[in-house]
Amino acid sequence: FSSNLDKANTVSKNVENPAVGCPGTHVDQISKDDAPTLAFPSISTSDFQFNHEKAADVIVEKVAEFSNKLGNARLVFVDLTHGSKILSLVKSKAAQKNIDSRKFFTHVGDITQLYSTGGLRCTVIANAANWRLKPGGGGVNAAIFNAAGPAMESATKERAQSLLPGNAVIVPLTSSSPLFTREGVTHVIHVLGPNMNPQRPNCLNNDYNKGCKILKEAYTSLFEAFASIVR
Ligand code: AR6
Repeated sequence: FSSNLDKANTVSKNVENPAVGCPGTHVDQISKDDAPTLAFPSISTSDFQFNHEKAADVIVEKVAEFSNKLGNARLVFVDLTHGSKILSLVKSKAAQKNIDSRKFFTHVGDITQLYSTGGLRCTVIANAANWRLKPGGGGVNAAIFNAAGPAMESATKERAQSLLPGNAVIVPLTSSSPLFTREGVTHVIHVLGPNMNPQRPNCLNNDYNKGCKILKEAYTSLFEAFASIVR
């Protein structure tokens, strides 16, 4: 894995002042809990109104496809509440498929506070973005842009002005972002999923042939982007 990630793992070991890192901490002392980890929310199933059952099938299919291609890296599916329907669906479908729980698991919590509040180290987090890659708009997008601060907004603009449905863009964070210093997050991957909400751009009007295809492309783009960071 890249020295960046090793550094981030080292960095996140120091809770008091994670940006400084721990002198004397070596890669071979890092436990399995420090494996590169991608935390991702359910793309398109809230504001974009995508069917939960169909989305859960896509998520588990794509996790099964990628979890063995990522070495010791881990994938974590996150939602805010224990009552989350999509979280329960994904959990039970992953168990049915016998997906290795060391490589994939679910977690309840705010994706912007996984380490500080949940004690879960995630080096990379995914965002369910809008096509203009703009802050705000509610949901996980607003939470991530707020938590990451202006540095992520300008780093995002440097890399892309917009996204097509099914695509992803990687944005590296630096110590100017609280997500990096507080949570140990080195990269945010913005993903644009398919939209079934008539109030939002590019509505697919319940065309689930197109919708499922685009949602699969979105998770493929996300997991390939994570793989490229981990490599
Ligand atoms: N931490 C973890 N999960 C969250 C958080 C959080 N802080 N906030 C929401 N979720 P959504 P979409 C979960 O609506 O359907 C935005 O306004 C939430 O419970 O954020 O892809 C963008 O600007 C749900 O399971 O994304 C786009 O315009 C999941 O995140 C549009 O909404 C995704 O919900 C994208 O809509």
